[in-house]
Amino acid sequence: MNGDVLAGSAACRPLWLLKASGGRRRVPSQISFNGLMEADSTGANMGEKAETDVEMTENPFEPYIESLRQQVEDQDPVFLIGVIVALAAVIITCVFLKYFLTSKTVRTAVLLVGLCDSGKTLLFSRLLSGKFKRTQTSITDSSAPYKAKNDRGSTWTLIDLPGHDSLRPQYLEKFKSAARAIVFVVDSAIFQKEVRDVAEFLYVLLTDAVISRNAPALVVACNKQDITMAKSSKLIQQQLEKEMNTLRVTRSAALSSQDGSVGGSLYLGKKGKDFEFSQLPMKVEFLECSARGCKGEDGKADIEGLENSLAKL
Ligand SMILES: Nc1nc2c(ncn2[C@@H]2O[C@H](COP(=O)(O)OP(=O)(O)OP(=O)(O)O)[C@@H](O)[C@H]2O)c(=O)[nH]1
Ligand SMILES: [Mg+2]
Repeated sequence: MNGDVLAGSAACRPLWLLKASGGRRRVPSQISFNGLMEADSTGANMGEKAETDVEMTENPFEPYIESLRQQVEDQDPVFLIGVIVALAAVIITCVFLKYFLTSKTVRTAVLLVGLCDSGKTLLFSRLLSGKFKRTQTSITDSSAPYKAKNDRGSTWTLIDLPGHDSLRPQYLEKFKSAARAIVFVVDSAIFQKEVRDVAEFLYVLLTDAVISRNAPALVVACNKQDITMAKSSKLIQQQLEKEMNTLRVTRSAALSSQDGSVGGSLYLGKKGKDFEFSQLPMKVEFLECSARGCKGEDGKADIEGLENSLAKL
């Protein structure tokens, strides 16, 4: 009889209460609660403590969580996979849009940088008009549209920056975020004397947060190859790698002695390995050129290698 009553009460319970057996307790009582109150129909053993069911849901949200779980379980798994794939597609599209809107599709500047007298302004003139020009130390920037020698007819903005120590930082700051490529001009004839200064400038350039993030192509133009004493691009690359390896150690040590940590400035190349240009995030190319040309002022410049590089940007 008692068993009938219990069976009957279970039959009329809501589904979620039957499922939520974790919330069920057996307590001594003559009545049971399961949302509806049920009298003990036996009427016997009044003095005895009969064990009956008391359904208690301790968490008030449990019914809702349970019904949500039920709904998810009832769904077709193909439908759920479809929803996940659609969400992933939306996220990936947003990431790609952000990347392409801020990437080099909007960066069209080709910067000519380097120490004083390395030949930037003469290269600027040769690239734009092919003509030789007598130059003076630049005190401001010059820019002009440059049509690359490729089938796409790409047009970049060629910008000649002053090389003087006191002017360099401000002009670099002004144009660095627009750089699609950086042509770093080196005077190969007096490179041995300037190696430390060249490496320091290159180090500052490459550890710059904006340049490192945008990773514009780096072309190291080893200029003045018409002079007999000029060093080859291979030797210049090797010596710069050696010098920058040393600089990396001294700069890191200087930073850590200032504030106790090596933070702030970016670490150049791979930790635990000797510095090589191939470790940088951007494409790096070393090439030889002569803005003057071996036939002097009346002849043509020897800049085909540089023109080819600019055509590939
Ligand atoms: N022999 C030789 N001389 C060159 C070459 N390129 C430039 N020069 C000379 O080097 C000197 C300096 O050239 P610029 O083009 O003015 O140098 P720059 O890098 O613009 O110098 P700043 O404006 O001071 O930063 C000039 O007398 C040029 O004629 C080259 O390929 N060979
Ligand atoms: Mg100049």
